[in-house]
Amino acid sequence: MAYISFFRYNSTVKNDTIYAIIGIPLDYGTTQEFGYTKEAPSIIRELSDHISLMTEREVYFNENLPLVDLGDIVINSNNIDSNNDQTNLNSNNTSFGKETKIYELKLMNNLVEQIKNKLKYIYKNLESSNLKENKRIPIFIGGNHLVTFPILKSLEEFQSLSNISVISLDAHLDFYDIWQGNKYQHCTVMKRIHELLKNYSNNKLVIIGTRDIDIEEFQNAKSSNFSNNYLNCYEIFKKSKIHNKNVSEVIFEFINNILKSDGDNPKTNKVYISIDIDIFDPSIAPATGYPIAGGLLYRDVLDLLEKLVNSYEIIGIDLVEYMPNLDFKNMMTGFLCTRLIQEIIGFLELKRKRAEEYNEKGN
Ligand SMILES: [Mn+2]
Repeated sequence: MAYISFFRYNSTVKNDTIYAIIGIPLDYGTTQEFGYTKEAPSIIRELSDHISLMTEREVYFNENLPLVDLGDIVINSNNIDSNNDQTNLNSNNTSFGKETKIYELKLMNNLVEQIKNKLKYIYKNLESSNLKENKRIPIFIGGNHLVTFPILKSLEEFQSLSNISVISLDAHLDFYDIWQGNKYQHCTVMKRIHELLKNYSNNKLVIIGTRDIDIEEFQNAKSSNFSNNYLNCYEIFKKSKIHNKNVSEVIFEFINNILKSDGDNPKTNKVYISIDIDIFDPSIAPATGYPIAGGLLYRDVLDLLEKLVNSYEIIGIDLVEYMPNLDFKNMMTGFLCTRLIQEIIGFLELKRKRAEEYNEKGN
């Protein structure tokens, strides 16, 4: 089958480019055996050929939309499989820590290098302004949730992670410290990101929609002072009922409170959003490795994302853990993923247009 890019957009970053799609078909670190994500970026691109070219809010996906598709990061399986050396690497020369196995280090370093190159291309011509005026937004399609760590490590090369908070929408806490001797797994990724963000000031990690937390993760969260930074679905639906508020409102208020209140620090306004497809109830998004009942519905997530886009400066987004080989024949979960990315770009575009109009009037 011929390669189809996302909504058939090309891969040339121009002066007016804003949104850039990048696929990261990574399956290393997935703990589940019968599903895989490696086809997710290409399937989502293919499905984009079968949905309408306008969002619900009437943003056109035509030649005026400043979107590019930069293709996929290459997952080099040689980096993973060929090295069976399980001994610890004395790795003072890397930023990934001493206990990490050689193949994990190679893989992580390789991913960071490749993502950095893509970002370098996206951010070209912006170096002089120190990315201050950067409005370009990379949108990553995973891959499993592990991809979020090398993405943030790559972003770190271009801008300090100070003032940048990470919001993860996920049924899981992904807060194991080590999984079967491995440090970089999709179930340890948020622990790693929490550690990474601690190297910088005035940022937060917030996790929304959890409902499958293991005892060890729960205790890790406690000992990392992370207990108040995640919101369980149980709490979300309880608060929604008691206070007669929309699910998205409950979540939005929770996020605002955390990003605002940090002693003397001002509110962080830069946000990276990571969306694990299992945030959705499996009744509407079954094609994922660990479908956990009791999740959010499409409108809830969409409303929340619109609120976040309109209230914060979004510096990057990823969508992870979609497993096309577990999808129905009609690609129900795949269409949800495709439409979701389309609608998020729509929200970002509406905000950008409003700002443009405002500036024009101001002049
Ligand atoms: Mn998950």
